[in-house]
Amino acid sequence: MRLFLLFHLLAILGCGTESDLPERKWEISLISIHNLNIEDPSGLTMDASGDFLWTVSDVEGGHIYKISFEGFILDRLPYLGNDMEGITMNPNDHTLWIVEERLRQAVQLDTLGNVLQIVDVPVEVTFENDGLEGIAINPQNEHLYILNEKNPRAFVELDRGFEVVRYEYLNLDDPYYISDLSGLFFDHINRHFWIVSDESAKMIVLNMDLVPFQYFDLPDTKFEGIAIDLERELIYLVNDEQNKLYVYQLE
Ligand SMILES: [Ca+2]
Ligand SMILES: [Ca+2]
Ligand SMILES: [Ca+2]
Repeated sequence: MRLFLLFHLLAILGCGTESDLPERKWEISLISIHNLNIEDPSGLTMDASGDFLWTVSDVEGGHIYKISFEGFILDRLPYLGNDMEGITMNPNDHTLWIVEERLRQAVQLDTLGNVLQIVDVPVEVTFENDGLEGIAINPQNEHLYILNEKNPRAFVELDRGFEVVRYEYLNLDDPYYISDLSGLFFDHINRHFWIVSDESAKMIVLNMDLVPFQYFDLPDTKFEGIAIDLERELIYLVNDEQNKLYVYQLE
């Protein structure tokens, strides 16, 4: 009987809370953590095949790495980065796009590491190290989405001709507030953006209009790259400080 009453009470309280707080669409659970033999991994993307991941090291002279889902290095491209902080793959032509934080450039490469083109990204510059941190591509229109870390926290959308078609500040209110932007994934099926924040140890999900609707607390700061396997509902994150790959199940 007491249990029954408690149940009722919880149900009533539950209802009250639900109307106050935004509905949570998913939960995440940590399933594994893998060591990466890579210094300061700072961006992450799924290969178009769905069979492995790509990451970048942000150190000067750092490389682009092809890694397995367990964090083993499968290949290393010869390209020498300046301060690479984000990576994505265009599934239409299987080319890679990385962002160079300090140079404020997006660089397109083939999977052998040859540079195909360099695009200057016109963001406001306050401090050199508060630059480009995330990149993703929309396979439907091939627009590039780019994040500027902070000062300002900006979301930039470039069309196929690399013209800026959207430039928005991401100054969000609680519970979605994040003090910096450090990694970006675009879910082209559900049309959601996933942003990871190093400093706030948080992950947020936004719709196409950049309206946030869910957040997740992460166990540490320094998560700087995110990739999601939409079919298997797995979230992969790289941590720049720990040099580790985290795998979460999305439920
Ligand atoms: Ca970094
Ligand atoms: Ca990053
Ligand atoms: Ca930075």
